[in-house]
Amino acid sequence: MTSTVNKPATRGRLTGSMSEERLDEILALFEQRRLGYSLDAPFYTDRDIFAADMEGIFGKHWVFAGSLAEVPEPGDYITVDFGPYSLIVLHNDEGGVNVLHNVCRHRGARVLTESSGTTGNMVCGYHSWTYDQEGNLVHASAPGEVDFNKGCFALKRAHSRVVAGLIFVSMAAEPPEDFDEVAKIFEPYLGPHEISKTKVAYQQQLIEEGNWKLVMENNRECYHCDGHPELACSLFPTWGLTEETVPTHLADVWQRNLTAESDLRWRCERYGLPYEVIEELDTRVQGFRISREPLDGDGESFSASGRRLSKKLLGDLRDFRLGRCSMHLQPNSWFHFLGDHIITFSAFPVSPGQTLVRTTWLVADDAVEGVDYDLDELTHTWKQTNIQDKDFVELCQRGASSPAYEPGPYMKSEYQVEAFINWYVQRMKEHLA
Ligand code: 3BY
Ligand code: FES
Repeated sequence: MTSTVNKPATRGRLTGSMSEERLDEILALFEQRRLGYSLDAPFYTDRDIFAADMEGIFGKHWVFAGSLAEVPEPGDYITVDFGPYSLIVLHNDEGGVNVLHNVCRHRGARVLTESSGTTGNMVCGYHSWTYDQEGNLVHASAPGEVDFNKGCFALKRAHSRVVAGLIFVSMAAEPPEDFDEVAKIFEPYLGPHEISKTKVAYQQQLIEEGNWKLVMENNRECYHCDGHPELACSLFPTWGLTEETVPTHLADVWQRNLTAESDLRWRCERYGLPYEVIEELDTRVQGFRISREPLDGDGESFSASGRRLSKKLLGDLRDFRLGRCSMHLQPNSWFHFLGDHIITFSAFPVSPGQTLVRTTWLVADDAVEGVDYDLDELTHTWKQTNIQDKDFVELCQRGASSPAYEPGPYMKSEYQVEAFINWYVQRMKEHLA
C-alpha cells in the first residue's frame, strides 16, 4: 500500500454558488426520500444535484481510478474525469503513483488531453508551461517576462492509495480514514491474483446516456439478469435469491449452486484463499461487498461453457476453478477477479444525464493474444452485458425525465440497490447539513 501526502483541494466551490434557498430545497429532497423506494426524478436529472454529487461524493471519498496494469512503467499515466474534475494518475520514477489536478496553473487549460499515454515532463499545449512528474512548474518562459516564483504554481495534488494493484484517488482535504480498514479486508481476497503481473488485454469506454446513480443501481442487482443471456451462462440464475425467495422452477439450479459452492470452499481452503461474503455496503463510509462465488458450467471463467478464456493462470494461483472473486465498492466501481483474468469497471459521471463506463480486461502479462487467449472470446460476455446494461440505464433515464415518473418500490433481490441509495443519501445529508 502506498500513499502520498498532499495539499488540500478546495471544497464547496460547486455548491458555493447556489443560493441558501436552493441548497435548502436540495437538502429537503434528501430528507423527504422515501425508504425502500427509488429516488425522486431530480436526483437523476437536476444540474444542481449533480454538482452537489460531484462535491459531496466524488470530491470527498476514495474513488477507484484504474489499476497498475494501466500504468505499468514510470511515466505512464491515465486521466480520469468526474464531472468538472480531471485528474492525472501518473506512475512516478519511485514506483509510486502521483495524482495531480489536470488544470494548468497559468490560465487553466487541460494539461494532458488523452485518456492514457506516457509522458516525461508535462507540457501544457496552450503556452507551454512545463511541469515535472511531481507537478512542479519547471519552465514558464515568455518574452520580456520578469521572473516569478514558480514554486507557487505547481499542479494541485490529490491523494492516492494503491491496494492489490488497484489505484484509488481522493480529492478531499482529509479523505475518509475508513478506507484503510476496508483495504485491509479486501487485499487478501484480491492480492493472490497479482495485478502487478497482468497487462491490459482490452479496454472499453462506453458512454451511457444516464445519471451515474442509475449506472450503479443497475449494477447492484440481478433481478434484470434475464436480459443478460451471455452472463446468465456463468452466473447461476439464482444469483441474489435466498432459500426463501428462490422459485420452485429454479430448485434444481439452487441445488447445483450449493454443490458448486461447497466445492469452491474446499478449493479455497486448500489454497488458503478467503471466500466468505463480507458485506458493509451502507454501514461504513467506505461501503463495500466482497465474496468469492462459484461460476456455472466448468466454473473457470465467463465463457458459455464456463471454460477458461486465457490459458495462463494469474499470479501464483494453482487452479482455474476459483469462481469469481467479486467486489462492489461505493461509490463508482465493481470488479471480478477470476483465475484466468480480471475485469475492472468504473463509472465516471460526465453530466446529470451522461456517464462514462470504463471496463478493463486484464490477463497474465506473459499471455499471448491469439495463442493463450482470443480477444473476442475473452471480452464477449461483458461486452454484450455492458451494451444490454447501457440500454436498461438509458430506458430509466428517459423514464425519470417524464413528468409521469414516480419512485417505485425495491424488491428483496434489489437490497444492494437500496444499500447503495441509503449510502448515497446518508453521505449527501452529512455533506449538505
Ligand atoms: O457485475 C456484477 O457485479 C453484478 C452481478 C450480477 C449483476 N451485476 C451484473
Ligand atoms: Fe497552460 Fe497557458 S494555460 S500554459
